[in-house]
Amino acid sequence: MNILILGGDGFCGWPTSLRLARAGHIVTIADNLARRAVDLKLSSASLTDIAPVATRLATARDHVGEIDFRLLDVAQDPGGLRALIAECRPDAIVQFAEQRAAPYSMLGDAERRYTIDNNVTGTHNVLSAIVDVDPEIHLVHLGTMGVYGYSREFGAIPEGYLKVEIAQTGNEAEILYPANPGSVYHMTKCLDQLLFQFYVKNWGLKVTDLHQGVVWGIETEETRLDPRLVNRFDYDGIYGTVINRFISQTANGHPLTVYGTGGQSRAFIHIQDTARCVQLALEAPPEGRKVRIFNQVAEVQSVRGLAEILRDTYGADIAFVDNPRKELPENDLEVDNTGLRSLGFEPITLTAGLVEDVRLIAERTAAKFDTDNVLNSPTW
Ligand code: NAD
Ligand code: USQ
Repeated sequence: MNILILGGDGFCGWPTSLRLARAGHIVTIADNLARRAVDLKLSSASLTDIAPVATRLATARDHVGEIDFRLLDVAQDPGGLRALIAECRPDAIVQFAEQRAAPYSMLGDAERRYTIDNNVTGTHNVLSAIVDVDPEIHLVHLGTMGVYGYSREFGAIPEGYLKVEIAQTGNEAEILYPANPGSVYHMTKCLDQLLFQFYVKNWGLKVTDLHQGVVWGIETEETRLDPRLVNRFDYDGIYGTVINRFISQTANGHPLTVYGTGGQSRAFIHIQDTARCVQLALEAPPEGRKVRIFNQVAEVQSVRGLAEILRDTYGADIAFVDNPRKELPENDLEVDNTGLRSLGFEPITLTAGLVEDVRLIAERTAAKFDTDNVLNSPTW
């Protein structure tokens, strides 16, 4: 299969690109390297030393095969995007190229506007180009579990759609699950959903929206092939996600920063499974009558539960700090993930061995762990 990967230099996109190339697919990455630029802006960097793009590609050539790369801004250069799609003629496009941190999207006016402009315009540019270049192209988009909110208001979270009974008529209907975002970033994924509904209704595009949980881990089978293929590892209060933050805090003797009571439950997935699930979705495209939505998650854990695992295993201290976010202080969560499971997904769940792998990397990179970057989330 010929696959164009937008945002393929990022945390999820790079290991996915390697996996797809190794599986024999023709892979082209387009990325504007905005994420690397944000590291400079925030004076924070990946704990691992990620190689420059040229080194990544040359190393990948030796281990998994050729990967083409184009420097392109998906949101600001719709002409360039269209020309690239026309040139590559991909069977599928994977859309990772969005600003993905909730805290970053809540920093201030510039970041709120950037997140909306970049994410919504970028994803719309992709849809619009597909209509004109080749409506048969399958679009796989990385969405988020955060579109649902995290409550049990309607029971277990279904895969995108909610079956309802209309009180006025008694009729039954299936509707898009009511959007309940908790940040400007999460809101962009809700807006993306409406774009998909319209483009599928009007042009019959083939769209898969993967509502992914919080990703953790660093390495995958492919990034481990060579140190120069290493993935990025964020630990700061803006881009670091909770499990990786807790593991890096453990390795650096920093108390675990549980926000509030830690009663927040979230769905999690290991980075290796991100790559695996995207591959499964690509290799079994939908028919185009309805947006196909899969919940890309492995397991549910509470933040407090995660902290207790690290305390019990490594003796880490837990610090309960004021929650900088507006979110439910305590919630139960149950998530349906039968779609990807029906395609063969067997989730990797959190084990001591996997945690230990990440901890060893975090220990080796201790020189780069800057305590000033740990509690630097904006408050909202
Ligand atoms: P990331 O920031 O590491 O990667 C995103 C990549 O897209 C970066 O390389 C960045 O330079 C690029 N990019 C951003 N805007 C672009 C643009 N306009 N044009 C071209 N390239 C652009 O983020 P990630 O963790 O790899 O996330 C990838 C996707 O998966 C995002 O859409 C995110 O919302 C989603 N997701 C991530 C997680 C997670 O925990 N990391 C969980 C659920 C969903
Ligand atoms: N949290 C802590 N302590 C910390 C960091 C986070 O208690 O030091 C808590 C947060 O309050 C939150 C939970 O952990 O309740 C998850 O926070 P996170 O920063 O790990 O993840 P989040 O902001 O939700 O965003 C991440 C990705 C985003 C993706 C989302 C999936 O950055 O791209 O969409 O996970 S989900 O959470 O399922 O919506």
